[in-house]
Amino acid sequence: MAFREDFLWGGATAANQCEGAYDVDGRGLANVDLAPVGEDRAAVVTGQRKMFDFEDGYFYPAKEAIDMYHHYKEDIALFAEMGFKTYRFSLAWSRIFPKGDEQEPNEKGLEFYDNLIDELLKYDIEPLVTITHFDIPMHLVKEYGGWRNRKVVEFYENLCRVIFNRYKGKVKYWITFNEINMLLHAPFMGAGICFEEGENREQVLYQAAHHELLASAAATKIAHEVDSENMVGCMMASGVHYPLTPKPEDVWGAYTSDRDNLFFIDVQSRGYYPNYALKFFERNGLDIKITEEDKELLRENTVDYITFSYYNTRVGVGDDSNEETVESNLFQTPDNPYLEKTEWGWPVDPLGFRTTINSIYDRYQKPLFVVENGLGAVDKPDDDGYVADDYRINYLADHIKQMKDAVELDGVEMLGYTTWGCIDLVSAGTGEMKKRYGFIYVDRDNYGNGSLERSKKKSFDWYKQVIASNGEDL
Ligand code: P53
Repeated sequence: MAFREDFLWGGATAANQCEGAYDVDGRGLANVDLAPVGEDRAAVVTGQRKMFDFEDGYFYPAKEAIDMYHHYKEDIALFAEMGFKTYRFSLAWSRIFPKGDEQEPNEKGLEFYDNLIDELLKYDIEPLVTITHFDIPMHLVKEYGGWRNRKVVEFYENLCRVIFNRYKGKVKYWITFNEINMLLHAPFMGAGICFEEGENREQVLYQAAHHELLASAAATKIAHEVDSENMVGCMMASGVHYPLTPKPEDVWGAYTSDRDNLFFIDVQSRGYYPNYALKFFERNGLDIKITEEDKELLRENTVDYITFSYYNTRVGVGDDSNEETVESNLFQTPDNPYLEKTEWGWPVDPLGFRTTINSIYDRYQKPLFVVENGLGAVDKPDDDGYVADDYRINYLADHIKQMKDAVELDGVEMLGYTTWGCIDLVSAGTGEMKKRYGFIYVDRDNYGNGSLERSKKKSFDWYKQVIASNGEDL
């Protein structure tokens, strides 16, 4: 058998994309609540367009999302029916600390997660908890400037202390920051950052990156102090860069583009800033404040395992290239003509998954956990409301086969695999509902119409069989 017996099969979601109930039980406003569906979303999440309050004329999908806040029992029962061994979800920071800088947490917010976790444990589903998935309380954005401010590290530590103690013995697997490298591409979503006129963006971004890296190390330290059983992981939006051509400049371009992503994991996994990053700071006149104590904290608190999302590979080019780029999930990259594209223009590259898995394992030699993979597609229910999503089954089967090769033929140590959006939810990139990833269909459209009723797609039974056979029966 390729996969270990205790391989953690499951699905993944994020609070702001599924919970809804944005103002219920004392929850505070968060950055992600303010990302509307439609053409201005990109400007908001990248921090170009300041949207610090709800504005007329926009629809904000996170407000109600798929209302998992009130449907979690029903949804978890369906996950259990598929045989999930794990469920990855994130905590909404502003449920627990509505403003972010309080001394005491909001008991009502915590109760929701108490119940959710107990419901999972009832079915022997291992919780896999992302501490922050693109969210930060708006109060911390408005008053402190988000992660650009070092004080936010302390607030994050408070959050960690509360949850590690509260869920001791119940939650073992933690992820500190979802897709930490997205901070460079979508700073408002990744770090609550909006730019001021004329400021040096790289200076702001890398200082914020340092703060998140510090917070991640601090979280790892606290987690291990509270319970030595805790496993703390980092998380990267992955996908290796292929050189556009064998031209050495393109090969170098691809190599350095990979480093933009790996930089974060290098620090979290090895415990120090790689020389190429320090040289980059120096060459660009960036003055990143990193103290001796910071270095020690980073060095002594590296992660236990490495998680990542994989949707596609990317293409890298030399600086001299005039190649046109296409927008592929917030990464600007030239087109790869060898790959088919999804309805949203994302390349589909199963073999690239094996390459990516191996490149990460070769570099770090720590257990890996694939925590996102999947196909965003338009689903058309038939007259009976049934979705025959063979395209999704094919996509997932092709990717799981490659992951299997990585384990069986290459010997990669793999802890588990969670598909993205195991139940349809709001898209992070576009804010749409119609970009669906789930095994479970949710009746809701881009503008909030629909009954919110849940139903099983064809892929539901397929994934159940994949799990039951431990990945043998694809
Ligand atoms: P969507 C792109 C943009 C934003 C987040 O993406 C992304 C990506 C892909 O790299 O990363 C993850 O919903 C993210 C999830 C997100 C998922 O990709 O734009 O962790 O929150 O939903 C899929 O189709």
